[in-house]
Amino acid sequence: MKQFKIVILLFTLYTASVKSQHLEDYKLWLKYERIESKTVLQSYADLVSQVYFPTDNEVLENAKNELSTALPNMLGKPVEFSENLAESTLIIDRYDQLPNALQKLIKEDVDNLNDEGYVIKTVAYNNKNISLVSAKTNIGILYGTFRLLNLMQMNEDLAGVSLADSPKIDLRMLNHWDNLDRSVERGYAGFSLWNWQKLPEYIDQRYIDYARANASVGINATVLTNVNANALVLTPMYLEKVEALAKVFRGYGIKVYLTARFSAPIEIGNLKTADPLNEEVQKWWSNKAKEIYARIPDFGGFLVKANSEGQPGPQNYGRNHVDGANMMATALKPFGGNVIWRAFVYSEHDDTDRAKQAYDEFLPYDGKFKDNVVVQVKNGAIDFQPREPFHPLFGALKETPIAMEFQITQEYLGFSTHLVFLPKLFIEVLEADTYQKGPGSTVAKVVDGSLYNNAISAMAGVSNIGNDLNWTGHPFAQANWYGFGRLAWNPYLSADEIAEEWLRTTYSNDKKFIEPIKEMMLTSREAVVNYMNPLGLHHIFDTGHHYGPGPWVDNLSRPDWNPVYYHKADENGIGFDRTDTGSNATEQYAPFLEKKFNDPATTPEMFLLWFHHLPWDYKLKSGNSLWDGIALKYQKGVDQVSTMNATWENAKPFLTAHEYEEVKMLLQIQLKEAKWWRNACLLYFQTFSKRPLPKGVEQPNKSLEEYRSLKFPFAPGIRPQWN
Ligand code: GCV
Repeated sequence: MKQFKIVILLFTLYTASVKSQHLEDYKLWLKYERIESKTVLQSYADLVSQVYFPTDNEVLENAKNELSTALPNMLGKPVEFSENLAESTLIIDRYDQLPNALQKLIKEDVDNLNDEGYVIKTVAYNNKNISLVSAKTNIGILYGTFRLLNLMQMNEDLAGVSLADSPKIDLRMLNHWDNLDRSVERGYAGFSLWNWQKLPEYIDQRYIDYARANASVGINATVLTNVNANALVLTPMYLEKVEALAKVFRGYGIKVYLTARFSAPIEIGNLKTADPLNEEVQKWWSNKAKEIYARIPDFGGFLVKANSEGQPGPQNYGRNHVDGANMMATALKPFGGNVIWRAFVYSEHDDTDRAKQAYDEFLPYDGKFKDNVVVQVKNGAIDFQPREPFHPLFGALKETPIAMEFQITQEYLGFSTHLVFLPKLFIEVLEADTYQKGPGSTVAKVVDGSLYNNAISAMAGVSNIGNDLNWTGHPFAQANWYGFGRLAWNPYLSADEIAEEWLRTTYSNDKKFIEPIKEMMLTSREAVVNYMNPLGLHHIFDTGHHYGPGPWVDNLSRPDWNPVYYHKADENGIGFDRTDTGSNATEQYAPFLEKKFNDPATTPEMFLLWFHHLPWDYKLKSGNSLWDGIALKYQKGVDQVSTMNATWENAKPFLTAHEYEEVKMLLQIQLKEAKWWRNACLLYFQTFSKRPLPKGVEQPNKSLEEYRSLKFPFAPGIRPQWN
């Protein structure tokens, strides 16, 4: 009996610990774990021995709450808040509230901040060194507080700290492709966070934790609903729920946006048309804006997908994108709202290379949009592929604010099963030189508005968040949410620093853990390119769900939905000729790049088959033939994932059993799927190349027919079916 009791006790302890370990994933990079180093602990205990942190509004209260939760966890004792500024060791307060003597000490730093920036500085005051967190605004204080806690989590030396930081981009926004039925288009982390049925009364703790996580990296806007929009979200029943979410997010400096279905005046307004030049329609949108702002005074505005992939838009009425966007902009303008108008357009009635269509359509509109319109452009001209050259609209639109749209959710990157550190992809695009205003005209400078002095700058990330306990499906996908936020704040950060920050706040400060795992993260993006789309291949994914390879697909209703359209493999060779002998997409780039991309010899090999159709025996820089080069890249991708598995294995001593196991299982699936990609693509392309696999490339263990027969009717990320 006694033995039985012990077993029960052990089992209970075991399940409790497993549970709490799982809950650790929920905390993201805000774990605030007990600091181990005694020296660091002592220096932080001194730093916060008396904290002066007056609050007179919700944003400051949220900042103070964060501190009150974090410090006891990290330091093992409660925080001593004090009302006596002169006696305090840490002072957190808005600049305008500080005594003159303190203001003087940080005046220069504060003068250089923008409205959301902050200063964290050690200053000599009242004959002692104290730490000061200050800002011009409440939100600056919240960001500064999060930064201080982030530095503490990384055990940074804070004696003598002097840091002033401001975001370089105005709108740092998540785009949720969340439907009102809680399914998430291209979502791989469960269902939507927004529990529409229980809102507005029921405020899930998740909404608050979501806002905390976003604010901690500076994300200041969220579009709650899918760009494939449902007009119902603009009806009073839903607006009341949106209002409740906006109330929570306001306290963390996050503005709410909604997607606006262009045909809403017909669907929910009983009008006969949605023609943007029709007065009734214009009035309807103005009234709708008024109604929304009466509930949500700081409402951000509308995000619109129009005349794209079946969504209604101004072209349904013979009007154009400018007519549509400006009509909505006029409605929002009196309230300070923005229209974010997407440039993701390509038409089934246009047989021009799909990669060219958005540029052709939007360039003539440059300078014609109202000043509260931002045109949102995907990072590449096709669709969030593992690798694409930057979209030629970046740098070409000179008088129109242009928002970068990145996809954080891994639609074409192995869903939430594959470990892919996306800041590498984002930074590759941001660092690309458009040459549109001479050398050095990088995409980052276009996006932060500095190249053309745009009035609004914006970066959007299609969210990878769902109601999975760990938010993002794969624990390492949390790093992509984190990394997106950091880059939206500062598009010039390096992937190395982002990975390091995330690892240290999420897992451990131990260098022996960080160095190899950081290396694993930094190579993971190239690995996925290698085993899915090497040398500029793109869009060879299986139909609809985009899970796994489907290079053979050739039977879809639109030519530009078929993988064969993109790789154009035949007996002579492979690749899409986008040079002046082909679709001439190269002419959409600045002359320097156009010339470079027109010649295979000067085209970076990572984009070779994006721009050129080349013979199978074309000689690569390595001396290998194109066929051998493709095969070796596929193999390399697989080998890289094998190495990732081994690296993780070695990290075991630094991890809890749960942390270790979950990523290990996922990496094993990734390895299996990398092999699947390699085998399926090589077997298929081999039917054209008619060449053997080069030495070093593993022979596939299944036939092409077997790979072709695989079907995934219930793959996540597309509308669920009942049967
Ligand atoms: C929201 C791709 C995706 C679609 C997505 C679309 C878009 O085509 O597959 O799911 O729709 O991009 O960005 O609008």
